[in-house]
Amino acid sequence: MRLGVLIVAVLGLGVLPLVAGCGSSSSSPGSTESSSSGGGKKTIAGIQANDHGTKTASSSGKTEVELDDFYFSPTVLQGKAGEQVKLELKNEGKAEHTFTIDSQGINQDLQPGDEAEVTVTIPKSGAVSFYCKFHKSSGMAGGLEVSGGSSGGGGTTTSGGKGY
Ligand SMILES: [Cu+2]
Repeated sequence: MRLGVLIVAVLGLGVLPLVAGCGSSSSSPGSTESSSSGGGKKTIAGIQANDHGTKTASSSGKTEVELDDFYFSPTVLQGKAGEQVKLELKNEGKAEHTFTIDSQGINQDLQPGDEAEVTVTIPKSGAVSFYCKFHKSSGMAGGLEVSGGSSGGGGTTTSGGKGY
């Protein structure tokens, strides 16, 4: 009996470093099937984002959005269609980050420890993505979407003057 426990323990230790080793959130899309909580990914309006939750943006007052290395938390902000909401951005990471929405002309730069306020517009339908221009390829992105909008899916049509 005891021997069995010991073997399991040793095996467990052997596996641990492997698990810890793939904790870095860098590239390699797809293949890693991390079913652990919090490390999920999400595709918002065509951009892949490290998922750190969804929150409803308050229509009065400000909604806090944390910028960190390398994600936005919350990652998805929901609100009423066409509504303007104020976001209080905080860079709590060690790297410089930006909050960028091409279609709304927003490109807010934040040094580590910086705070800034921006006003964003919830789309009329579907989702609009925001991202950090330095770490977009690492999944530092998120989105604004219409709350309770079960009509989703078709939101990624060309709504602005995007030059694709
Ligand atoms: Cu960044």
